Amino acid sequence: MEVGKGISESDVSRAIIEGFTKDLMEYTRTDVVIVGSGPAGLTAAKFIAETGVKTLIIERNIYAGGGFWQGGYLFPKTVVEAPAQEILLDMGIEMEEVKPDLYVADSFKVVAKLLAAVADSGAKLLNSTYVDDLIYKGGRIGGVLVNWFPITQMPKFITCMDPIALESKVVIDATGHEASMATRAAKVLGFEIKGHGHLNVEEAEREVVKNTKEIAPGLITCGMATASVFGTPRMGPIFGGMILSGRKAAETALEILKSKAIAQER
Ligand code: 48H
Repeated sequence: MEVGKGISESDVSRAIIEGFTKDLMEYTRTDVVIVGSGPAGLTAAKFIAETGVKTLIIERNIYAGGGFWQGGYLFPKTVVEAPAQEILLDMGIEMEEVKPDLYVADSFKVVAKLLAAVADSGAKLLNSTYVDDLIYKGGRIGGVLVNWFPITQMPKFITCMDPIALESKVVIDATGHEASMATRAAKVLGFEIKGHGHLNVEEAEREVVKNTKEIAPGLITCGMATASVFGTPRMGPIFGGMILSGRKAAETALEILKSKAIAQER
């Protein structure tokens, strides 16, 4: 077989354009949108999508993984504490125990296997896409407004590049330190975003999981965004809290969807 024989340039273009447009059309309305593909957002996506719930992850970067590609000081080692290692072990990620209940692994292996698990779960990733704002109607968050990320890098005087809207029943803010979805909601709904505090691993990890919840109707925060919203300490380069927070956000989203479905049946 002669490689490339009979394939025209426009065949390649059509495959890309048709494939992407079909996907985008399908996800104009979805069950859950997760903004941000760091450890918290990816973990949430896996646990939601594997139950069959339609899940879209939106990431402004070309690549997924957020801050999970490196540990501290750009050293690519991922540290997690118990019981988060159990979630990673279930995805086939082997970790070395450095002391009781503290584990380390190569970051690229952790991210590669987490991404594979997310892909297998059926979640969809829309990358190079910036979430600009939230839909708010009927007293609930009802989706997001998106634009190509490069548009956001253009001179500010170009204001005519309107975003498009994607509807969803639940939005999860997994945007890390910025907590940008919660910040938008806070402005409109009139609550306060405190900004995270100084470093304290034990307190930070405990609080980030505890405070992962629905902060406005239809909006959940997880991961570092939660610490920013509630003003709890930062944890530095340890990721157990991010993973456990992602799983709790998934459980919370599934509960909301269940209660919405019950309410609609009535
Ligand atoms: C589309 C967006 C937008 C937007 C942001 O920073 P992340 O890795 O977030 P978490 O919470 O999963 O993990 C935090 C962790 O990486 C970390 O920084 C820790 C533990 N720090 C501790 C400390 O003490 O500092 O990922 C967030 C992702 C990124 O990929 C962003 O590009 C993306 O969200 N993002 N995507 N639209 N508006 N805002």
